[in-house]
Amino acid sequence: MESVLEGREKTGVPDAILLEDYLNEAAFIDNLKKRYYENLIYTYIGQVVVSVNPYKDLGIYTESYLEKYRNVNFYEVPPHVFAITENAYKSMISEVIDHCILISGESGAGKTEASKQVLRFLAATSLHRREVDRVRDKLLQSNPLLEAFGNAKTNRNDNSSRFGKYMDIEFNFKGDPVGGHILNYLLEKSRVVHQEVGERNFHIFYQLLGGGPAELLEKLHLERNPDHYFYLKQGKSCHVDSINDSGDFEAVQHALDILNFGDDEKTAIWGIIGAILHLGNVTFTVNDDGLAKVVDETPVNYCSKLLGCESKELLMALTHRTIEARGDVVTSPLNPEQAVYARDALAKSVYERVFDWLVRRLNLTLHNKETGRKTLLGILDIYGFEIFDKNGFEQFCINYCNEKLQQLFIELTLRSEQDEYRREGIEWEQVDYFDNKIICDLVEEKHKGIISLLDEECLRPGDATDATFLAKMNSHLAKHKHYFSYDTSDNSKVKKTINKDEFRLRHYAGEVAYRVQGFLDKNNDLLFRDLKEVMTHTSNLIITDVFPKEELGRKKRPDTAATQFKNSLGELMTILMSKEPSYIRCIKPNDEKRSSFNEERVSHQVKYLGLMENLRVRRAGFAYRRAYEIFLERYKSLCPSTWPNYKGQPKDGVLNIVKHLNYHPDDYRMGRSKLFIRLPRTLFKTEDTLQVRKGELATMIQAKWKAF
Ligand code: AOV
Ligand code: MG
Repeated sequence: MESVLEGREKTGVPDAILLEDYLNEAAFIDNLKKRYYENLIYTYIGQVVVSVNPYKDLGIYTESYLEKYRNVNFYEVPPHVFAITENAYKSMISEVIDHCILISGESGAGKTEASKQVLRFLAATSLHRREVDRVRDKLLQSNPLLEAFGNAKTNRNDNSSRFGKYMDIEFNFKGDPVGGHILNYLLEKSRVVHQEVGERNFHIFYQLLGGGPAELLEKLHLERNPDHYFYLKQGKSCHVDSINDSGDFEAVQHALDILNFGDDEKTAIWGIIGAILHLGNVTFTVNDDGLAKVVDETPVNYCSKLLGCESKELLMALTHRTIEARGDVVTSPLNPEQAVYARDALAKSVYERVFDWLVRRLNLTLHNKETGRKTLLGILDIYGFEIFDKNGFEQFCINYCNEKLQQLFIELTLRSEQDEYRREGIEWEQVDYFDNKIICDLVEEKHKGIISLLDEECLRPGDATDATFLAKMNSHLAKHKHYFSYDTSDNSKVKKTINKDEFRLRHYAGEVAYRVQGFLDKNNDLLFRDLKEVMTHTSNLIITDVFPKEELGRKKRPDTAATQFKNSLGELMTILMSKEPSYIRCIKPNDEKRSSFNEERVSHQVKYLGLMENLRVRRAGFAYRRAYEIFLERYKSLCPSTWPNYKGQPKDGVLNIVKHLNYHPDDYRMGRSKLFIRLPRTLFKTEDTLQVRKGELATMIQAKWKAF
C-alpha cells in the first residue's frame, strides 16, 4: 500500500507538504490533477484532507476498505476520509476529548457523501454486540430519512442538502457508539411551494408518488404522475436520470422501520405529504366583489381530510384574515393574490414543522440512556456555498453560513496556529491570509449588519418594503468594501452589471448578486392566525404536536428567521470551538457533474479555501507539539541522564533526550512551554524506540526476578 511518507512520480505526492515547490499553486493543482486521474481523490495538507469529487464509484468504501483503515497509523496508509476519521476516533478515545469533523466546500463538492462515509466508518467501530448493532443501524438509517425530506435536486447538485446538519455520535468508554444527537439548521422551505426551472421539490414528494403502494396513494387521493401537482412541476424536471424515486421510497420505508416509527406515525406523515400536494392545487378566482373564491373545492376537501380538520374551516381560513387590534377582532376577506400567499405560507409552515418534528423524533430514538463516561464525535455537513442565476434570501442565509464555517477554519488553522508560535517564542515568519471576518461582520454585526437592518425594516410599522430595505442598506453600507449595489456604485462598468433591485456581496468564495424581492416576507415568516388556529385542532397526530394551542395565546413576536439563524449558528460555533477539529475540504472539479478536472475551477476553490496559506503554515510549522512535562514523562527512559531519576527542569530534561536521540536541529524547536517537532516521522521513530526500550526493560525486570 502507498504510504503518505513516500510519494511516487506518476501518482503525485499524497501529502502536499512533500511538494518541493510548495509555494507554487500550479504545482499544488498539478499534483491534485495527477492524483485525480489516477483515481486518487484524497490528498493531505498535514492533517487536513482535500477531496476532489470523482463523480463516479471508485470502489473505495467497501467493507475491505473499512477494515484496512481500522487501527492503523495515519501516516502509514494512503489518504482517505476513513484515515482522518480513525485518527479522530483514536485520539478521542485515548485522550478522552470530544472531536468534530468539519466538512466544507461548495454545492456539489461531495460534503454529504463524505459525511456518510465518516458515519459508516464510525458506526462500524464496535464489537458486534446486539445492543450496539441496534444503535449503529439507527444512526445509519437517520441519513436516508433526513435526506428524503431535506434534500432536493438543484441546478448545482442532484442531491443537494437544503438544510444544515450537525450530528454528534456518543461513544462509551470502550469506544462503542451508544447514541447520537442531531441539530438541524434552517431548512429552505420556500422550495415546498416554488422551484426554479431545472429544480425539484424535496425528494420525499416524488418518492411517495413513484414508490408508494397503489392502496396508499388511493387512500391519499393522489395521482402517481407528479406533473399533476403544482408544487412539484414548476421546475419542469420531475424525472431525473440519476435518481430512482421508487427505490428510494423503499429505503425510506426501511429506515422508518429500523427507527421504530409506528403505523400511526407513518400514516400521519404520508397524510401530511399528501395534504401539502392537494393544498398546492387549490386555486383562487375573484367573486363579484373582487375577493378570493376557491375555484374547485375538491383539493381543499382532500387536504382537510388528510390533516383531520373541518373542510369549511380550512376554506374560510384560506380566504380570510382575522386581525386583533386594540381588543377588537376584525375579519376581512382576502383577494386572490393574498389567498395564494396564505396557502403557500401554510404549506411551508407545515412542512418545516414536520421536518423539525422528524429530527426531534430521531433524537428520541437515538438518545442514549446509559450513564457513565462518554465522549462525542461530531460531524458537520451543511449546504455549500452557491450561486444561481437568481439568488434570494435562502442563498443569502446559506452563503452566510459558509462564511461562518470558513471563519472557523481560519481561526483554528491559520490564526491560532501562528499565534501559538509567537506565544511560544518560536521564530516565525507570518503567513498572510484573507480573513473573512469582515464579511461575517457585514452580515451579522449588531445594529450595523445586514441582518440588523433587515430586522429593523421588518419591525418598522407602516410602509416598509423590500425596496426601502435596499435603500436603507445602500445608505448604511455604501462604503463597505464587500457591498455593492446599483446606487452605491460610481463605477459605470460595475453599475451596468447590477440590477436596480439587487445588492451584491463579495463573499470569500466569490461575488453574489441577491434580489431583495421577498427578503422582508421571508424574514418575517408570518402564518396568518386563522390558518394557525385551524391547525391547532386537527386529528393528525403530528400536526397537533407541531401546532400547539399555546402558540395562539403568545403575544411576544418570535425572532425573525434571519436572527434565529444567526443565533443558532453562533451556538454551533461555540460547540465546534469546544472540540478538537479535523477538516475535510471538498473541491468540485467542474460544473457538469462529471468526472473531469477543470484546472480553472479548482484553482478558484484552492484560492478561496485558503489552501496555499494552509500549506505554507503547515510546511513551515510543526506537526506535533508536546508540553515538556508530558514529553519527559513519556520518553524519560530513553536517555541515561533522565532515567531512572531526574530532578531538573522539564525543559532541560527534554533537551537531553532529543540530543541523546540525535534529533536534527532543523527537526525541532524548544518553545517556552512546549517541544515542537516538525515532521510526524520524527515522533514515530521516537515512539518505536520507546517500544523497543520497553521490551528491553521488561526483559531486564524478568531477568532480575529470575536471579532473585
Ligand atoms: P455536497 O453535499 O457537497 O453538495 P454531495 O456530497 O451531495 O455534494 O455530492 C454531489 C454528488 O457528487 C453525489 O450525489 C455523487 O454523485 C457525487 N459524489 C460526491 N462525492 C463522491 C464520492 N466520494 N464518490 C463518488 N461520487 C461522489 V450541497 O449539499 O448541494 O452543498 O448543498
Ligand atoms: Mg450536501
